[in-house]
Amino acid sequence: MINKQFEKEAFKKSVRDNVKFLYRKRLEEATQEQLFQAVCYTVKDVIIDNWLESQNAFEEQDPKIVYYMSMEFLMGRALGNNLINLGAYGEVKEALEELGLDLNVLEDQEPDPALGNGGLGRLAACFLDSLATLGYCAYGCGIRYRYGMFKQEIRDGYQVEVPDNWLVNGYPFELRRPEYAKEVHFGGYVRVEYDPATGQNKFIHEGYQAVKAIPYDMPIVGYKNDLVNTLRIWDAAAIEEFGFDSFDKGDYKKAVEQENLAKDIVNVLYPNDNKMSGKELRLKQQYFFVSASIQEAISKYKKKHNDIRKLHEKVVFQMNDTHPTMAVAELMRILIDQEGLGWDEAWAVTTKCVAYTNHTIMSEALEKWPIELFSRLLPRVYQMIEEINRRFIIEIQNRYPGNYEKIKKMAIIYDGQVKMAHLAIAAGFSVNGVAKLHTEILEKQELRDFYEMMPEKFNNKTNGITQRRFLFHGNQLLANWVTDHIGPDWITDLSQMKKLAVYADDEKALQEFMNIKFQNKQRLAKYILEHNGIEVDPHSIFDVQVKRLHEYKRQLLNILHVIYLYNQIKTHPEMDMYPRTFIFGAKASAAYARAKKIIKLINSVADVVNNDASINGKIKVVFIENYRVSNAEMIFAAADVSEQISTASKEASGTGNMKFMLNGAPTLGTMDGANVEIVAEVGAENAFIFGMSSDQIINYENNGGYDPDMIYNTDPEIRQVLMQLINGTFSSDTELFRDIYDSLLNTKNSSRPDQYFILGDFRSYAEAQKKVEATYRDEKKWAKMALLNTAHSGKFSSDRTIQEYVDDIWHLDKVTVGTK
Ligand code: NBG
Repeated sequence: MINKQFEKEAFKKSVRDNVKFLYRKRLEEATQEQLFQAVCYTVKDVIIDNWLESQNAFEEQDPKIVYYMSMEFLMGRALGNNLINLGAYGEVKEALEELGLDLNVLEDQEPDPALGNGGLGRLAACFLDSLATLGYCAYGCGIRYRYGMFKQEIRDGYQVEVPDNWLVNGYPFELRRPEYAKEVHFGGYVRVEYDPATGQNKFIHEGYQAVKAIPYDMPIVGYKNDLVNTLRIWDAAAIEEFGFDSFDKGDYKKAVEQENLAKDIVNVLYPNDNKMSGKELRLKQQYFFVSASIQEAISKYKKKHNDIRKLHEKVVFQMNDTHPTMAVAELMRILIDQEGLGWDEAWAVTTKCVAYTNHTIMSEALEKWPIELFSRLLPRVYQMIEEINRRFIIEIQNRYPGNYEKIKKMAIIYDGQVKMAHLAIAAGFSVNGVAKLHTEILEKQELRDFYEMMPEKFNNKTNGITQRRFLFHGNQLLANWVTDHIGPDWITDLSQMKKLAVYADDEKALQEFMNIKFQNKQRLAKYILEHNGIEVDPHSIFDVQVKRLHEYKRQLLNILHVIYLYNQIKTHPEMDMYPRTFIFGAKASAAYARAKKIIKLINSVADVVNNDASINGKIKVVFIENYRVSNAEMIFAAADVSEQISTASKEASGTGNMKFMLNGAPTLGTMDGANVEIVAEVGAENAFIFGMSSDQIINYENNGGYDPDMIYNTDPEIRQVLMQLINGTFSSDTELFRDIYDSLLNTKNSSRPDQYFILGDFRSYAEAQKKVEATYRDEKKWAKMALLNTAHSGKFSSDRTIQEYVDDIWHLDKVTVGTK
């Protein structure tokens, strides 16, 4: 159904009117940015009607609600996605054309709301899309960072971080809701007071600093079902406006402090992926959004229900990694101090309301907070955790009498630190990993003690992605082709894709499929020429690795292999090599020196290789600046090869791997994360798998025996590549890449030589790359493989993932809005 306002004439009038109201201009005078805003307001108008309708439906049907608590929501641009989910993309595009406007150009005006780092934040965004589309009532709860993920500029080959002021022109889709503001308290002390009426002690938190949390709502539009959910992100403000009141009262200092505290809390997203940042401000951010969100959930519940002991019947909090784990203690605090429940009653409610998702086994990501910091910043919340810990230790003792090792390994508070994962597992009724292999490693290795004590809590939920953004919007050519062949049901049921498999031997279909890939490669080539000034040949193999820069993801393996190929061509100029474009995109955390060095190395190799006329353009290396959701959509569509080459056991799932697959790019990867399941779906013959298994890696890690120096000393080609890092081949400064060189070998400077087994997997990777080339030369074989990847991507929809969360963990009720 097309909403009336999307009828062309009404839509065009509304855009003209908005330009007039907002900017006092005629359409012809407005800038593209102003036109973008005007179009958004027209679209928002429609969305708001559905949003109101959805609220009514929620009121009437009173469904159970999931609160998805996440420090990060990597939403990407909203305009195009909203139009797609409203079912109006085509109509709006046409209407705009009649006004002489280009929807794509307008979409490009939108800043990416980049309130996340990588996979974890993007997963949260895909989940919201699926929740709304499947008809469930859900709130995303997070922080409205003033500055999102930094913009990456590459200067002289180095990453430079530039602030991302995404709100500078105002964000048209958000709605400020000051009437739902909440207070959050930091610092102070807890006074104990005997209450003769109850004969109990009361705990009174005093002397704190207060901050006001003000919610901003963003609409989450379900696909053609009129349902609109809410992403509620919190802004912070001082309680008393900085002004005469406190100035007169002589409280000038306090007023300034409150103002600064508020500003600081929401100022910036920590740019770490898979790494814990033990900063006080980070802890404040966590408590800030958790407290505000839980207060909101409880007050919403109490509007309709009077027995707080039944909260779990209507409310579930999903903790996206340990970042929101304070939810456990905050809920206990509110239930006890404000709702008057006893400990056991409060615990019974809490442990039925909170569930935890683990997203990594990387030890540097494990959140631990010093007791001193925690108890000073959140004294009452800390008391809750102490008591939870005391009781949990008793449980451990009862279960394993006399086994002090268990206590040491499992206690929530130990060694002067609060361990957030332990708290999340002790309190959560569900603990899930994000891919089959990852969950197995959690159970057998990382969380083994917890699994043995409470196996019933553990379960797997393999990640997924939304096909509405990553195919329908990002790759419209292929989306239309798919619809022409199997109808449109795939848009909400990705398992339909398997119907494409019958075209795997149909020459015409294969040709069309590859022709679409070619057009997408041309589009990306144009982008690369415009942004990098590098000309790349769309006939070459587009071999792509885009993701955060992290040593475990092994961009270094990829670029070392490029150097190796370059050496091969130089020594055998007659060698027949199929032209290849190696495309990288990655942000490194601002403080991660080695990761930033690897970016510099990639760019230095690019400089040498791209400018060496003697290799006849057989290899090109491109580093795409400022990799983010909006350019990712275009990159996935254009990829031939999907590089998923993490050290086995380290990548919990990966979700980029699924986006490539959906767009018809076979995986070149290790048996890690969700790659394992991708191979199971598509068949090993339609992927390029290499490298050590997770068992082998874990075995080396536990028992030693891995010797990169041996490889260096016995494999001259590998040795040559490493030598080139320090002999001036890629930089006149021979010390520039010394640290990278050292990290791979047993030198005096390295503590864990080649921790990520790059040399150990090198040969096997090079072999797999050879196979990629040989296969690509066989056009038909490649086309079939590519098509079968799309055809077997059905499992990896976030719709499937969300339905599993609903069935096994959340138990939500379906909602219908209007007649839908
Ligand atoms: C990341 C993992 C990815 C995974 C995403 C989403 C963290 C802590 N973990 O492999 O590294 O796909 O989470 O689950 O960012």
